[in-house]
Amino acid sequence: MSDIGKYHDQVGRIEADLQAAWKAEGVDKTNLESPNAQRCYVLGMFPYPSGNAHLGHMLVYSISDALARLARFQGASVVHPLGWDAFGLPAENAAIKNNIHPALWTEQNISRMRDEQLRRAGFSFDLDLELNTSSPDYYRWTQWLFLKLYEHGQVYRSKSWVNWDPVDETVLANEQVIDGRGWRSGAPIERRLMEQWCFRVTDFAEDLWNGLDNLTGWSERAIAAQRNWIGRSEGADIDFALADADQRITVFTTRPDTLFGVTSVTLAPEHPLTGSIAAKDASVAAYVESALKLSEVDRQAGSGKTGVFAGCYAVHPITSQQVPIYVSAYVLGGYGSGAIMNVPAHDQRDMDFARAVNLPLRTVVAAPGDAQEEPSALAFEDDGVLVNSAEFSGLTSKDARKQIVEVLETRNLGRKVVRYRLRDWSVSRQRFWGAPIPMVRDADGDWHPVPESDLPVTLPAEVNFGVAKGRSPLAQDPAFLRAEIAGDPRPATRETDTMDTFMCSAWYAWRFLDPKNAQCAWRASRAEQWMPINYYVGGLEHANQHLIYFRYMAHFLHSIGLTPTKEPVTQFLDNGMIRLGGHKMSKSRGNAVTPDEMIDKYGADALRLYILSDAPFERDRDWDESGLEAKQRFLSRIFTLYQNTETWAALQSAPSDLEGPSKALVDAIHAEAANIESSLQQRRSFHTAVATLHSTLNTLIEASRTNEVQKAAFAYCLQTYLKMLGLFAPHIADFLWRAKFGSQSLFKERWPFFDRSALARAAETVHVAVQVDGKRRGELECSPAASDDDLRGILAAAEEGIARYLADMAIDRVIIVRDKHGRPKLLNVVLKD
Ligand code: ANZ
Repeated sequence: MSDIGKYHDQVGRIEADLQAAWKAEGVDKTNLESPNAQRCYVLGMFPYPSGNAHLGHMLVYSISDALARLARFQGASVVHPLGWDAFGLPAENAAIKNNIHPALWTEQNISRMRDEQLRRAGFSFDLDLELNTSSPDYYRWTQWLFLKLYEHGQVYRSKSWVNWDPVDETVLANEQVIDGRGWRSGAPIERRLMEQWCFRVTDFAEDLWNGLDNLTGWSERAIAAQRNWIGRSEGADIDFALADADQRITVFTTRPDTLFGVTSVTLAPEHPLTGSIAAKDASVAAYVESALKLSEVDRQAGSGKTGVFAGCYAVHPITSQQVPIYVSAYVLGGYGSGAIMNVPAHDQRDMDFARAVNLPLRTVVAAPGDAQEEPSALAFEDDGVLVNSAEFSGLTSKDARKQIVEVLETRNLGRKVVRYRLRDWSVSRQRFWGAPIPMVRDADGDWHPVPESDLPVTLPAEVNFGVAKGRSPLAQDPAFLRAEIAGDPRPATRETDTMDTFMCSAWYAWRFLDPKNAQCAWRASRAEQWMPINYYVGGLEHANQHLIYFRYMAHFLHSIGLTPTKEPVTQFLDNGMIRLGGHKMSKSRGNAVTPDEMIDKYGADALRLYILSDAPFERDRDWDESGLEAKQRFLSRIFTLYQNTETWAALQSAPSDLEGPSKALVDAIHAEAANIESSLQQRRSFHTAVATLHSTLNTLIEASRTNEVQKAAFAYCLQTYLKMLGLFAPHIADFLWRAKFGSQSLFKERWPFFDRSALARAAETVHVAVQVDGKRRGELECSPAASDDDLRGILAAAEEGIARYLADMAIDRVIIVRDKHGRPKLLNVVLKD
């Protein structure tokens, strides 16, 4: 490998050789036992084994790899694993189409993605930790976790309205319905009444909400997406009695101050009372039937603001007036109490509805100072001052909310509540390729958990997909169905639904810490030592699904003592998308650029540098192949520079007692190394780190030309530069290291040591040359932000040196020259003749 020729001709061979060397030398191996205090868990979201790695994967792992390599250089114990999110529908659909078992299809795809794609990119994954969620070694513990959740009251069976994806023929959780469509199929979602297993995510709603306050390592947009999904609302539950029955309707409102403006009470089609009314009233029954077919999005859109009169009345809790009861699609069964009080003058949705069904408007809040009490064309939704509200008139909305709820509380007709939009997680899927739910039903129809010692409940090796649609093929497999319950001689049947695959990824981070353990899911000591994850990298498109489930699982595991902190992720790096001509790349659109193709053409190092350069990683950006060419040219400049330098022993630190250009170069390289550190670890600014590599190369080339730097100092700077480069372009960096400096891999070395406080001080002062009438007479120190006046002041106060040239002289003017960053560089004092 010492034969350095032209970079282009060799890059393919260099990269393959290095990958083989790293594998043989075990360079990327992790020691999970007893990590040191700086331990660092770096995780890129694991891929679905579709068979094709894409540029998004390259971006995610280029980020995670740079962080992992930097932490290793700094001496941290690092875990940086790769696994496969291997259950799910594409495998099942491909299996049906090609008549191959999904396990086999998955296995083939994993081999291709691991060996032909990701390995060629040179990411420092420890593949000994590799896991595959569809293997019984893994899903046995997914089932174990289900049982833990069950044991702790987190699992229940519920017959409820669910989201039905008519194309994928399965139930979806709320998180998996995006704008009314299935997250995978894109099909408009239907509603069905079905029995499902659910997890009580809502038990943790408050915790998940409050936890966000502490996630300072998450981007604002990631936090906002979580807040939006959890959806905390403060308000009140208010009871309206039925006029002709001893029953109450409870409504949830965030605006109890508008209580005097209520002109109807409206029930969701799913509300239990709606059911009993519909049983007696055909027009209500017909309305409910049609409403339930609509998706939630359609129900809340304009078309949902229809309704029917339920034929009965409710009693206003303060005025005792009767208000009509309606049923409308836009009231959702799954939110609040499934019933609302309509205030058409102050809620636009209610106004649209009131207009549609001809209900009156009643203004009860007016803008302060505005006496208008007549309803206008648009609802006045702001807070204001109460009008038409009996003894509460004249109060501000804020005071009225408090006082009205207090009055209702004394009469036991209302109470303050906090509601969350977050729903429980329905986890049953009517599909084959998932972890079987470990429950069995006895002859009476009662459910029992499978004993832990009987796990795993395995998927059969033979599967017949040609069965009734909308049911898992497991339901047609007598051998799978047959079960026994200890102490019950009667035949029992197994649950045939499988778990939502998001369950597999909700706990994979813990399994990576103990992936081969056959005795338990993970040892508590491992979680204690390694959780929470330091850096988690992945797309924000998972914000409302995976990240909610992942955080829920961490909060749950923490509550039963299996993980040290409630929050699983300290820093979340949410990357943007790589597009082509403004469009998402996709195979079906025929506009996908594949990583293998790019690696063939330019090498993995150039690809990885390019993918991180030019723009912040969190931004969506367009693919431009010419940028890759530029990176390849950059790498060949590095190649040439090193080709022309001497070999040197690996230096642990900079030579001491340097001065002049040698000191300046060493100081500069330290400053740039510090810059890269803070770009990655504090500022999350990978593109500026890549820019630093470019500018530092120029500095080094310049120094090699002037030839004023001591040899050892220059060798030290070249070595340090390879460490910086190695974070992003590990092949060429290690190749040059081995060829010129080291007997072992670059990645066994340490990050340069430098005095950070000296660097910080240096960054706080600049040296400004002072000329008097064009002749250099000395130097001043000042802050880089010094103003012109500051500089004149410092000049006037200068003692000795410069002062000597200015004593008794009349100054005509001072010319101040600044560099392109605005930092003062030169003061030229022009004296009067
Ligand atoms: C009366 C009212 C008057 C309301 C007013 C708003 C303004 P957030 O903030 O999203 O929590 N609401 C309650 N439950 C509902 C359901 N199941 N389906 C549809 N809408 C529902 O929204 C709370 C508000 O949304 C509640 O406050 C209620 O309308 C409506 F001037 O009550 B409000």
